[in-house]
Amino acid sequence: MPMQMGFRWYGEGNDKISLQDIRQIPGVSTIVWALHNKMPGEIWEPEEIEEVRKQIEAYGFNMDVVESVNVHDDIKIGLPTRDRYIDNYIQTIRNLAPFGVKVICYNFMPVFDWTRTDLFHPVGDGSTALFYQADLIQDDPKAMADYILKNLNGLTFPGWEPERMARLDELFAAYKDVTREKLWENFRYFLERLMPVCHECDIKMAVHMDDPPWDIFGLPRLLVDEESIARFLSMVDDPCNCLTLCSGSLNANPKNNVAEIVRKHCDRIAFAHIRNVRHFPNGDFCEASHRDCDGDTGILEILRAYHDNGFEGYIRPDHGRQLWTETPGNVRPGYGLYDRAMGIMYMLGAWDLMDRLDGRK
Ligand code: CS2
Ligand code: MN
Repeated sequence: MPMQMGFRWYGEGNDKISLQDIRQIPGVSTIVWALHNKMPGEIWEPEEIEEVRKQIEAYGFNMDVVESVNVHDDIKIGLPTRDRYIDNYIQTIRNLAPFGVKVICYNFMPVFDWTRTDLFHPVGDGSTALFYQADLIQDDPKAMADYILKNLNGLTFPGWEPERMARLDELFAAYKDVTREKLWENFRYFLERLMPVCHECDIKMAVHMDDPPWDIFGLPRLLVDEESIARFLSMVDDPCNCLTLCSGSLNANPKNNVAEIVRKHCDRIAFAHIRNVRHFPNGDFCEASHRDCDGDTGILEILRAYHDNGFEGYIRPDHGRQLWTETPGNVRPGYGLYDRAMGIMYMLGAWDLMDRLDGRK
């Protein structure tokens, strides 16, 4: 099977970008979707999945990749209630399988998903992008959460559920004794319960990298570099235990050579996120267009590593900049239409040329 290009879509009534718009981007076969009204820990019911199937398939796409089925905090904390939430997760896997879902992207970050300090940072050409100012992320998680929620202007974002953000004190207290090693242990427990079901259902669990790849607000983060990725893969050494290798998340730390990681672990990468970032000497970073020379992530080398390894998984452009008419309030930061569409054309251009040079096409 050739590599399949995906596009993340937040669902009807929840995304200004329509499936009709997406259909006009060349080369997209897969809609990367989710039930965005679900809280972590809730079961996704077949009737709800069926609704989305009808929409996606009406435009000729497949729904092979879900991003994300979020993991309940009790599982990460390792509370006695975790088994109930793992049972629910397993039920969701079972409910997704008959719809042809092949990959579930998720993350195992305590409390927060990706973290940025400016969602509309001027890039200099009139466009804006997500920006991380290192010295602003110090000891006030509430201020950061307030800023992000305010700037989402009512748009939902997985991992940034207002209900959860309202309970930050409680959540931080619950994670107080969760050391890095304990978090690894809870992670293993979760995956070991899931693996037999994944085999039965032919579904791969593909963990997203931690973003940014370092501890924040005293919370440990696990998937941050090659070493931790290798630890993760051998901890549960199962072909259904896979990665969502997010180039931009990893390369927020300039020491991470993503192309090398791809070459090493390609057989366990079920889903590739391609995002470019530009680093600043003080540790700040800004997201950039997918064009290799616009950032420091090494997009072409990464694509070449996937191509050399005969990558047959799913790939999607990750965050793009906000362009043209995409202003606060009318676009989900990082998830506008235009820059991601251009990112796809850039990736497919490189890919088609590599195929041609290799005589594969
Ligand atoms: C995504 C992640 O927007 C992004 O950065 O790549 O938020 C991703 O969807 C989650 O971490 C997966 O659970
Ligand atoms: Mn990503």
